[in-house]
Amino acid sequence: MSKIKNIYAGICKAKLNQKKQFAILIDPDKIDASNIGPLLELAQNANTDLLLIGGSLVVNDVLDELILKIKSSCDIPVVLFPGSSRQLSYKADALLFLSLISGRNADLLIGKHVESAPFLKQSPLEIISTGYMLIDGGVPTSVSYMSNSNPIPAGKDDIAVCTAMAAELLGMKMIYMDAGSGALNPISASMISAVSTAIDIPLIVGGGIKTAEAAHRAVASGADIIVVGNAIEKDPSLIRELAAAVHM
Ligand code: 1GP
Repeated sequence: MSKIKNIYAGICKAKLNQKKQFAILIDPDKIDASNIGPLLELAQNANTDLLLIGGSLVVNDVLDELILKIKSSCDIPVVLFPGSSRQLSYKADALLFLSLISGRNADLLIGKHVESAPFLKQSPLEIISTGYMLIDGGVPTSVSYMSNSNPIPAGKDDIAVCTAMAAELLGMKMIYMDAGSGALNPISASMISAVSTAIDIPLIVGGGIKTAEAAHRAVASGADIIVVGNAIEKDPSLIRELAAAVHM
């Protein structure tokens, strides 16, 4: 099956041109697919660059339906951000093939990848190898509990830097630094700056970003893509100012 591989190329091109990107995280458990129209309209009008789909649990079997609805309503690329190997849909454009490099849970470093590789290899999805780093955001998050792994302590910029560098040297295509959904504190400017300076691959930052100021601080510190989920679930009208803060 022929694959159209252009999501990662688009991300790299934006990085090269110093164009920051704004991504909205949609948790299929928290959104009603039949009611997603207004949110997508806001997202499209704000020039949202990517829609990430995923969550730590995802107990509802609505992934295909949700993505088809999104695809029929807007042309923003849809990227799977799976909390488990069950969160797979061929209707998406791409998948972040996440290895939890901040933890030492072998299953999430490589085990699940071995199990899912034959399916992914045959799938039409663009697979983007991503080093996923969980950073302590001040509260225990679902991802930290579900992954049975410790996040990197918030003040340990050096550990974050070495972890990201190792992932880049291993050939991973992107780094996702995440304080976890609903984090009390977003990732510090100093950690974002230290990691972005140490690597050449695109850096995604998310977790606990609730304001335009916080989004802007993260891009000004070196993040290439900002992901916001929780704050938009609570108030979709924030999309416009968050996107503007990232794009300015
Ligand atoms: C979580 O980075 C994402 O994986 C987004 O976090 O829901 O806190 O915005 P929030």
